[in-house]
Amino acid sequence: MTDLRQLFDAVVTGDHVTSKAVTAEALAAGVEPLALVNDYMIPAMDDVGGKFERNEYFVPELLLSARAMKAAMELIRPLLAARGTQPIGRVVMGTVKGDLHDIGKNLVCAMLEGGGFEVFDLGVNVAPEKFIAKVRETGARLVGMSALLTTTMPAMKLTIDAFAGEGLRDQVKFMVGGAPVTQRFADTIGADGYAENAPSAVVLAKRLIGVAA
Ligand code: B1M
Repeated sequence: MTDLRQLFDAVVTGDHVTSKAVTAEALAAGVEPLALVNDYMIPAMDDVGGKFERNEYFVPELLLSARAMKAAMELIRPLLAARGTQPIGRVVMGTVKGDLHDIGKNLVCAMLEGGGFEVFDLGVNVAPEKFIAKVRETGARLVGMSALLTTTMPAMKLTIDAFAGEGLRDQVKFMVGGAPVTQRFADTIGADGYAENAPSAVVLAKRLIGVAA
């Protein structure tokens, strides 16, 4: 039986070989993929964040932990995505301009795919005009923005304003998320919805495009 605490430890210590190996073993043993994410990997990243705040970790350690998380996610993401069937809607996703954090955004993308959405992931540091161009290209009715820094949260409002400036605000719904983002902030910037985590992002996305969850 896999000792799943090894997964937590591997992410905290930035050991991507072990994080991948333990994940593979656990999945083969039938452990629910989301349980690995919610019960071990996200708490591990929170622990890493705490160490960073206390000056026990610095950026190199954050990068190693992120790599360990990504290595495990490479195995988990296809399993989450495979749960979907016919696309129920299109969503353009990205981490806003100035922000390079993508682990949570990638998780939301995987869950949206699993929830039946066709996801156009623009990656990180996405300028408003890139969101606009992708919406024009794909006809997506939903835009998802992620921000992990208090300094990049204002880019969410700038993006919504840019859509308004192009006369596109009424054609799309905006959902926002990321650790520092709140419902109150979402209301303040005129977003259509806020989700605290990846599973609730899927429920929100369905609600915003008028599909029963
Ligand atoms: Co950075 N970082 N980081 N970092 N980093 C944080 C965010 C921080 C809180 C750490 C800390 O101080 N405790 C802090 C921000 C403080 C603040 O703004 N108040 C911080 C800082 C300061 C920085 C730098 C400025 C450090 C520096 O250079 N001095 C720098 C900024 C770079 C930049 O973006 N321009 C920086 C850099 C980095 C790395 C590149 C080294 C790395 C990111 C690697 C990567 O993503 N590829 C990194 C990491 C790993 C973190 C922490 C430790 C972990 C983030 C993470 O992946 N969490 C983080 C501390 C923390 O959050 N505990 C920290 C796991 C992930 C699954 O959760 O992203 O919250 P999260 O996503 C969740 C929900 O928020 C939600 O669903 C997800 C799954 O449940 N969600 C959505 C997210 N997006 C959503 C969108 C939705 C809906 C839900 O709808 C569209």
